[in-house]
Amino acid sequence: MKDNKDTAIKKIAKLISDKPNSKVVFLVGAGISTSCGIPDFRSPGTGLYDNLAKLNLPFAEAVFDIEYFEQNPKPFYTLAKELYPGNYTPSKFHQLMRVFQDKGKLHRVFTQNIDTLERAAGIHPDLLVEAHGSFAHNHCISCKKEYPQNVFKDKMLVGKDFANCEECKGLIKPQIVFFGENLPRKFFSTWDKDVTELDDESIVVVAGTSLAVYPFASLPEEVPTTTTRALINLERVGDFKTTPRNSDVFYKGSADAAATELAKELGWLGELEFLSGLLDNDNSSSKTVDEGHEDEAAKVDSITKDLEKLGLKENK
Ligand code: CNA
Repeated sequence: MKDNKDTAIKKIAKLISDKPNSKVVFLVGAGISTSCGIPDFRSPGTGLYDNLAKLNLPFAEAVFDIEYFEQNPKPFYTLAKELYPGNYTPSKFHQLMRVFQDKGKLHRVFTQNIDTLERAAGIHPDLLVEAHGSFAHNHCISCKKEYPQNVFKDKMLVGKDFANCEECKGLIKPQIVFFGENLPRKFFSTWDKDVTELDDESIVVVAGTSLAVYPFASLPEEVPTTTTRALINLERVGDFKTTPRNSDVFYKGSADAAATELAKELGWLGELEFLSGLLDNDNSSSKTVDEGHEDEAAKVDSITKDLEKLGLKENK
């Protein structure tokens, strides 16, 4: 698996253009949303974990730990306010997935992200699996009473710090999968079905993920060898690193740059630009990766400052 960007894009485009029935399954993570200003978890320096580690949380992942949330929900609510749907617009990569849908070339998007930007880009609910949940459904973690999205939003954004249940005063939590919680049933049933439908006309594109969180991280291993796997990421990860296949394609670079190049190669640049205009995207495609990282650094700074205000002082 070579790291030649031009070759990678040409190979993906050729597979799509040469085979009339070709369809793409996307497996995506936080790296497709970093250009929107949402920091990922693990990028050194700008990732949330590096920055949360400076605060006196018992461990950085505590923000998404169900037991920790029960004791201290403030860090999660602070992050949730920041990540709440509507605060960001989809990236070029999200838009490209939408163009695939419009062209009838999208088999499915499996996302680990909770920012709901796939929905914002117009990916049809039937073609979308939000593997780690979303803000769309909310419930009290004590009595399980369900709350519509707007009720949780009002309580969280307008309320003081907590969103409390009207029945039992328990904590209301969006159906985002925390460590120690099960993934939605739809994730397993849809993948089990999709994997049997993959053939030599299909492509699985993995993008913007460290492939560190299971069970999602094991999906690329399960792709049949007749199907081409492509990785679009700043680094080699997961099965592409440990058990690479001769047929694997690797684009080492930003997801947005890959999206623009792929659209160009497929002759879909007009459609991509049109969508960008519709979605009023201000995540300039001409930004370099470094400029993108500066935006992320500023965003991480603002989130960590909010967390510090909650009394989570730096250890330094
Ligand atoms: P991660 O572990 O932070 O990995 C991100 C990966 O993306 C890394 O390998 C980076 O090298 C790569 N990357 C970063 N920027 C880019 C870019 N511009 N172009 C291409 N690649 C890039 O995140 P994962 O998604 O793998 O981890 C899964 C966690 C992260 C899930 O549980 C998510 O809920 C959680 N998360 C989601 C969001 C979001 O919804 N936007 C943000 C932060 C974390």
